[in-house]
Parts: sequence; C-alpha cells; structure tokens
Amino acid sequence: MKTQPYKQDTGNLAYKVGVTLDRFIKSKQADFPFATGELSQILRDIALASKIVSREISRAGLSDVTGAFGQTNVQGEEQQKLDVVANVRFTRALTKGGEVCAVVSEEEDLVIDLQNSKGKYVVAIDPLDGSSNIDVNVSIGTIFSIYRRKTATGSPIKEEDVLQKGSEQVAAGYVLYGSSTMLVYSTGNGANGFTYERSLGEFFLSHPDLSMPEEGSIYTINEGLTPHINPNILSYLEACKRAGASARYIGSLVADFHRNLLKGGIYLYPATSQAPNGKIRLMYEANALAFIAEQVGGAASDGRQRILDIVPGSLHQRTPVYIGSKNMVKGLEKSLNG
Ligand code: FDP
Repeated sequence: MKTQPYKQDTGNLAYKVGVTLDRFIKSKQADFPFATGELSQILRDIALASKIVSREISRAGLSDVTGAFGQTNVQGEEQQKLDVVANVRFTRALTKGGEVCAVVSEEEDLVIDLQNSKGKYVVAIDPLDGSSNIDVNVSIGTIFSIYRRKTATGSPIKEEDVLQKGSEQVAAGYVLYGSSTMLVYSTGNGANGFTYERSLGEFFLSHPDLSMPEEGSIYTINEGLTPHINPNILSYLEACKRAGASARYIGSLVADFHRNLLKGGIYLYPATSQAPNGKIRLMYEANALAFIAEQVGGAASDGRQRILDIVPGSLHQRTPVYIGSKNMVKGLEKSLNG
C-alpha cells in the first residue's frame, strides 16, 4: 500500500494548541520517584475536579451556589456553599481515581479514610481557598499536597502516614480560579503552569519551567493586622516601602502567591497578639505553596525555619508564613530575628 508521511505544516489554518496537561504528565512520569502511573492518576483526578469546580465558580451568581452553607468548619469559620461543593468534588475524584487512601481537608475535622486498601497516597487539600472572596467575584483557589503513605498498604491509616513534614511531599500544586483558570504543579523537578481552555475542556502548558525572581518589589500583607504584629516586621515593611515596593493584597492566598511568583514579591501572614500561630494552615495551605516556592527558586519560612521542615503536630495546625522571592524572605527573617 502506498503511504505518505503526516505533513504538520498547514500554515494558519490549524494552529497548534500546545501540550495538554495529560500529555505533559505522561511525558514526565519517568521523573517521579515511584514511576508507576499512580501519582499521574492523582494529578489527573485533581485536574478533573478542578474543571468541575471552575465551572461551578463561573456560574456563581446565576446558580444557587453563593452564600453561606449554614455550618461552620473545624476552624470555626462559616462554610460557604462553594467550599462544600469543592470539597465534595475533590474528595469524590480522589476516591474514584483509586490511588489515594486518605484525605485531609480544610472542611473536615478528621482524616477521611477512603477505605482503599490499595491506595499508597495521602492528599491534603484546601478545596477552596479564599472563601471571603467567593461571593464578590474575586480570584480564589485550590491548594493540594500529595504524600506517600509510610505504613504498608492494606493496614489501617496511622498518624505517621498523615502528619508528614512538607519536605516529604512527592507532589504539590494549586489551581487558581482567576481571569483564567490555571493549574500549577510540581513533582520536585521544577514547576509548570497550565491554563484551562474551557471550550476544549483541557489544561494546556502555558507557563513551562516557572521561576520566581530572587528579588521583588511587592509586599503582600493584610495591613489591618499591623497594630498586632512584631515591630520588627513593621521595620521590614518600612524598608520595603523606602525601597519603592508596592502593596498588593487580594486576600486569596493562591492568587497573592501566584502574582508574587510571576512578578517577584513577598507574602506575609505573621503571628499576631490574638493569633500567636498566625492564620495559614500548615498541612493544606503553607506546605504546598512552600514546596512550589522552593521549586521555582523562592523561599518559605515561618520566621525561624523552613516551612517544609516543620513537623506537624495536628491536622489543622496553623503557622506564620513568609513566602516569596528568596532575598525578600531572607531579609524578613533577618529583620525578625535581629
Ligand atoms: P480565607 O480566610 O478567605 O479562606 O487562609 C485562608 C485565607 O483566606 C487566605 O486565602 C488569605 O490569604 C487569608 O486567609 C486572608 O485572611 P485575612 O482576611 O485575615 O486577610
């Protein structure tokens, strides 16, 4: 039979749409420490759930998904309907995917045991971060950390499977529901960003090999906290201002972190006199972003040590967070510790 090679060049008629998340994950599978495809499946499950959540968010205001759900979570915060929707979507996707044995979620008091005797992975997730921005059409996000369980599969989940240090994450990432929906993830070999093409229903590689400027000119803090924080932090902020830095604060951790990743800057959520451990949760907020920060050349500290070195004592533990451009985080630590 006569054949002909496939000619890719069609001029402007069919421009290339790029590399899909799925293809990218497959192409990088061999880089994972345990390259059996299970971690790839988890990333796909998270991507799928994030597409559904993105759809729900984009309908907010039209469908009945805004406003309070009528219950508080374990942190005593009022759950929004979309918090609950996102929690169900991600947990369901991780259950059906079949690779995860346990989930730690901001929205659940206890570890969710998925009763999956084959699952080798534990996922910690904030299904919808930035709740106070849901009802006002401002960017929100999802944050996730993936760990390998320590104990043998088939045995009951133990504390050591779940309360792992951030440095033990095998993958982590976030989804930003902003002017476009983006997924950024890392398996420990740098980080890459994917933008969601809604009409095709696919994430495409849009930000390969992300890197964070070592220096930045943005500081990100809830200025309302300043009467209640360590004066050394105020001195650091004054120095930033004298050096010409600008304040930017969205109030959604993922969005604030993502902007600073691309442009250079520091996000601060310090300890305050009322909240001596700050506000940000270690297991499903700080750890994943610290992992990404380090992968892109940035840094993340609680003021004294790397976020990734903190040994968690409980699921919903909080930590002060200083995260962003490496030199800014170093400068903050220096100012804080004299
Ligand atoms: P939220 O409470 O709206 O879910 O840790 C959660 C978080 O938002 C972060 O996303 C955000 O950076 C921070 O809290 C905002 O806290 P403040 O309202 O105290 O500024």
